[in-house]
Amino acid sequence: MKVEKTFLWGGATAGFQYEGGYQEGGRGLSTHDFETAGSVSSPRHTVYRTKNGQIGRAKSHFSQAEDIPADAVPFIEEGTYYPSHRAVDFYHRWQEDLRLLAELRCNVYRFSISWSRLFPTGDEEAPNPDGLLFYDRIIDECLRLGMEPLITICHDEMPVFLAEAYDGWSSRHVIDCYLRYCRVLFTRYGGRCRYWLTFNEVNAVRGFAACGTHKCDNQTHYNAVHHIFLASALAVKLGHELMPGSRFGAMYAASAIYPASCRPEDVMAHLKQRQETFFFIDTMARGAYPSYARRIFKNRNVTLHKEPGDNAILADGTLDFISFSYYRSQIISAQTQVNVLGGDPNPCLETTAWGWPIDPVGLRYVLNELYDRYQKPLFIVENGLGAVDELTAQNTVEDDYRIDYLQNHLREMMRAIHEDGIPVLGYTMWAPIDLVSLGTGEMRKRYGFVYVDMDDTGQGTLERYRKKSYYWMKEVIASQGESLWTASS
Ligand code: BGP
Repeated sequence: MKVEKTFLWGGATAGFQYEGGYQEGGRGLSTHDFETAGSVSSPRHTVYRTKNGQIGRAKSHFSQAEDIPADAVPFIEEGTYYPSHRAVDFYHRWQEDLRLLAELRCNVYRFSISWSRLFPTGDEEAPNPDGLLFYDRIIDECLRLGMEPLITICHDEMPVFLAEAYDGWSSRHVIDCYLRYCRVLFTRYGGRCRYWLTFNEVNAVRGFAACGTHKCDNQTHYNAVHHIFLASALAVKLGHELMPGSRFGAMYAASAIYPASCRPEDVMAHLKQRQETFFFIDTMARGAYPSYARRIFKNRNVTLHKEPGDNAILADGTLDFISFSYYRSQIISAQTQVNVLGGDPNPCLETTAWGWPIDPVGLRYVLNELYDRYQKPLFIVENGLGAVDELTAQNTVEDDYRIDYLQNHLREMMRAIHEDGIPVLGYTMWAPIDLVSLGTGEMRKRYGFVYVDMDDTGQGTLERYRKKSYYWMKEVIASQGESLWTASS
């Protein structure tokens, strides 16, 4: 079994986890620049300072996200380590990193643009020329090396000024700022880039870092999400006008969701949980809120602030393809207390060192489910294993566990393509070069084919070293996936 020559193989990264250079080239501050590092047991926080000078910290992720007082401003505290500031320094090492990807034979590279590098406050009329040039170089180098750019326009961050001045996505004004940013991207890079993602993991964003909102309550959250839907739809429409032939997705954090038992109450709870997450991509892919949205809003006391014309905007900007991340599956019973990625333990599956169930068959399940639901081409834009790697004396990592993970997942992808007839445009592994974890801010949670010498406190040479999985993946890509059935770790 192998895939067509047109299949896109590559890797995916995100600005604040990878790029660094946070005060260089005229870049403005971004919401993630105020986020501390954390761990599984100690969550990441956004540091802020109140009007009377008190320093505080608010948990900044997913359903754990906490409010930041309305009069507080995010704050960079001396002596605190903020992983986004240097990240793993792609800003200075992009040539070396892109060469590593090209040598791996990638023909696509997914990366996010740092909005505040192009619009330092987000509110300017004209973009920052140095920021534009930086991405010009990245795009040109990708093309020169035979890699198609796949651009995430907004990967969980925004210029912090938009969060402070307008409370981020809770304001409709931010839609205009986002569209100005998109117009610049499409006019400048459009001729060179076909594939675009309007937002990352729309069903997982919440709170200050990702949405720029000081409050995390349901009313604020769903209003912000409504504005994100509008912004995405308008961007798709604008992109199609300015870049004929361009194709748009928005990224969905997928996990296979299974009922904990055949008890009808568990199956019903599982159905509702699926709807909780499908809500986002249903709206963006179909161009209208799903019928069950009424129940979600009612149960959460949410009254959406819609304006006349909003429904038409959503209907006019539906996605061309469905892109998603897949790391794990989850189990739901009537008793489960869920967050976006959580669920009950599954006794049939092993977990990663970070407790994520490893479920390759779940990937095939999700591919089938998404195609049945939308009948649009699919793109796996994130999948990978976060693990602790040890650099050997020979400057490599014997990461057979990563090879097993990827091999099993890719085999299921192949089965979905060949046996189930699912159109899959491509696969970008998260993240080909080690970078900072989004959820915990750790460096020791490594995903890459390439080891980066840096620790959880930001210390290290930042040298890059190829792991065993690098050579394995190279063969997979070169054989269009055929080696998945012959070579193993
Ligand atoms: C997704 C994000 C990525 C990435 C990945 C792995 O949610 O889109 O930015 O980081 O998950 O998660 P983590 O870094 O928490 O292991």
